[in-house]
Amino acid sequence: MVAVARAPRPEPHQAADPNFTADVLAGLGGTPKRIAAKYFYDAEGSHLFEQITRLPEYYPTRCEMKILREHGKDIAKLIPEGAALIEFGSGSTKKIRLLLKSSPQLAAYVPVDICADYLREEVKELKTDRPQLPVLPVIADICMPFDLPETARNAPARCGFFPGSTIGNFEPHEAADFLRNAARILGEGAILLIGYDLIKSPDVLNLAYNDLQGVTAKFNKNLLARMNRELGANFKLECFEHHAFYNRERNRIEMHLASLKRQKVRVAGDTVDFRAGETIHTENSYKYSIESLTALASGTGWNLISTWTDPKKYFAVSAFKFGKPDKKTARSG
Ligand code: AVI
Repeated sequence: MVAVARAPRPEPHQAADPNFTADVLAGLGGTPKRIAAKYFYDAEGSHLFEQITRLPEYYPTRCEMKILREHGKDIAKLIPEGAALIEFGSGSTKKIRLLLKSSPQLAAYVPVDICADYLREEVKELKTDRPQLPVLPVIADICMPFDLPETARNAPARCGFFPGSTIGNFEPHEAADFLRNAARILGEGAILLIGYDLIKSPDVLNLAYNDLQGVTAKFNKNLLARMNRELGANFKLECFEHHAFYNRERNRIEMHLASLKRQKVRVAGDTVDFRAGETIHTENSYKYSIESLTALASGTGWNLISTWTDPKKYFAVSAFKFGKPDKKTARSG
């Protein structure tokens, strides 16, 4: 056994994920500057996102919950007896609970997430809800191949669940890669339920990402605070501004952090120069029509079965089947 002397940590900041350091330095060294949206979600960022989902301007979570509440029985009819339900990137348990409530035929639930802490909490909560249902968490990156637990592999059918418009945070080519990966994991004949944000009036979209209480601005700026905490950076949060706007050509909300002046910032031992007005591009949130998502999915072998929307048609949940299209034509409701 090798004895390791524990030296006092010299840095005043928390230990950083090595990928975070490398990705931040590469992203801030490029033109335009960018940082991947996945880095929003440290403990503070996840907490702020929870607050966003309750804001009056941020309709997606409420609309999706309404769809799952009102059409849960119809959605559940597509899930075969004895199927395993695989949730990609499980976050809060609110949505899955609605689906589990209307699907007593499920034989197992497999939440997949890169964050072990989330999964632990989720398992605890669901155990009290459905004590008989096997909950089989998998710690994995949902964009990479991973193995399902044996019970799910051997189940007579598999159904994927990808809620929350997370698909909108992928570039379209990444969304296609995700769909191909999900097909490999779930297999021929599987069902996939996707929740996604629909194209709508730019006013509604712009407001949803520019809330009056400034929670989305705080969520965006938490990325700077996270770099200060974990990379020993010295970003002055008041010297950056939250910018979010709808890009009509690309059907996406873009979020940026704009430098309010010319400044130099230390990040992980490097110096990063900002021009006045220069931005860090922190997120894209793509909006789809039912047709454009159907086209994207069918290009990867997933064929539309049915779609449900809220009354205002702000949000949609579509069910797809992998493999040869059914004779019956797809319905929309
Ligand atoms: C998680 N994701 C679907 C959210 C969205 O709407 O793109 C993240 C978010 N960004 C700002 N507000 C919410």
